[in-house]
Amino acid sequence: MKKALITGITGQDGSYLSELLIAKGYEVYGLVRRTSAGVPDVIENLERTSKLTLVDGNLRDLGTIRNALDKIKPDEIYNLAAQSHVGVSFNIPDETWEINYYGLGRVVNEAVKANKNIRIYQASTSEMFGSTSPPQNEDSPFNPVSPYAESKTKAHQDFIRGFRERYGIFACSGILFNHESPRRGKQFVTRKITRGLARIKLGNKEPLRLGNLESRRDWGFARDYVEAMHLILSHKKPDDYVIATGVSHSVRDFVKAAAEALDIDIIWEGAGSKEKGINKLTGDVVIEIDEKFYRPREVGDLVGDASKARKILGWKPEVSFAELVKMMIKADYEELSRYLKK
Ligand code: NAP
Ligand code: G4F
Repeated sequence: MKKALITGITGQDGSYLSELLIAKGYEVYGLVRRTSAGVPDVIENLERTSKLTLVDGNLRDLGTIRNALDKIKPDEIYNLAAQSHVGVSFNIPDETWEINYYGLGRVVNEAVKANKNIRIYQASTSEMFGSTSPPQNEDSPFNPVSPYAESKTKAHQDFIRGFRERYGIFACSGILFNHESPRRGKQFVTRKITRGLARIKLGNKEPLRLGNLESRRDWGFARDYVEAMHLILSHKKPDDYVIATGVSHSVRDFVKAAAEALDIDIIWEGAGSKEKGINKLTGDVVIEIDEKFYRPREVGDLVGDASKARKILGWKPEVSFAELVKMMIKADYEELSRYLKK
C-alpha cells in the first residue's frame, strides 16, 4: 500500500485530496500545525474513523518535518501548506516567504535525504504568471506581482524545477488556476460572495463589501483539481502542468451569477469606489465597494491553457462555472439557514 504525506491537509485542497487518496487505497498522513480553530470536521471525521493519521508539524520547523518523514516513510508528498492569501501577503511578506519558500526547501531537502526516489508534488499557482497576458501555459513567462506570487515562483524555480534538473529528483509542480468549492476559505472572494449573498437572502441587511470587481479569474472546482495532482505524481515522468478551465470571469460576473441563483436581481449605480449594487425588488444596497480590499498590485486576468495536461494526463475539468456557483450558493444557503434558525 502506497503512503502519502499531505501538508496543508486542513485546507480546502487537503480535504478533497485526502478523500481521493483514501478512495484509491493509499495510507494517508497529514501534517497539521496547532491552531486555536483546530482541524475541520471533514478531517476530524476521517481521523476518528482511522482513515487517515495526523502528525503534528509546521513548515517553519525543520525538526517536525524530519520526524514526520522518519515516522511515516512516505512514497509521495503533496506540499499544499502555504500562506495562501495573496492580499494578506502584502501585509505579512516575511511569514509568507518563510512558509511558501523556505518551508518547501525544508520539505524537499529532508524528503530527498530520507528517500531519493520519493515523489514530490508542489502546489504552484497561476499567480506566478502575474502580469503576463492570457492565455497562460507552461511556456509563459512568470511575472509575479505580490509577495505570495514571488515566494511561490522562486520556490518552484529553486526546489522543484531546480532539483529535478540538477539532481534528477521526481519533483513536480501543478500550476493550478483558481479553484473553489463549498470548502473554500471564507476570506477568498468566491466564498465571501456566496456566504454574503446567502446571508442577505436570509434577511441580513448589512451590505457585502468587496474590492476590485473587474479582475478576472479562471475558476474551476477544487475536487476536479485534486484529481490532477494525483495524475501528475502518478505519471512516469516528472514534469510541471497548468491546470485550468480555459475560461475567465470577472468578480462582477461571479456576483451576478450568485445573486441569480438566489433570485436576487441586482442593478448597479455609481462608479469606481462609489459604485453600489442594489436589490431591484427591495431597493436595499447589497454590494458596496471598500477600498481596503484593493491590493497594492493586482493581477488583472488569468486564463489557463491546460492542453498539455489534457493530452499527457487525460485530465479535464468536469464542473462548469455556472454549476460551481450554484453548488456554492446551495451549500452556504443551507448551512446559514440552519445556523440562523438556531
Ligand atoms: P488553504 O485552504 O488556505 O490551506 C492552506 C493550508 O496550509 C492549511 O491547511 C494551513 O493550515 C496550512 N498551513 C499554513 N501555514 C502552515 C505552516 N506553517 N505549517 C503547516 N501547515 C501550514 O489553501 P488551498 O486553497 O487548499 O490551497 C492549497 C495550496 O494550493 C496552497 O499552497 C495554495 O497556495 C495553492 N494554490 C491554491 C489555489 C486555489 O485556487 N485554491 C490555486 C493555486 C495554488 P491551518 O489550517 O493550520 O491554517
Ligand atoms: O479570491 P481571491 O483572494 O483569490 P486570488 O488572489 O486569485 O488567489 C487565489 O488563487 C490563486 C491562484 O491564482 C492561489 F494561488 C491563491 O492561493 C488563492 O487561492 O481574489 C480573487 C480576485 C482578486 O483580484 C481580488 O482583488 O478577487 C478580487 N477581490 C475583490 N474583492 C477580492 C475581494 N478578493 C478577496 N479575497 N476579498 C474581496 O473582498
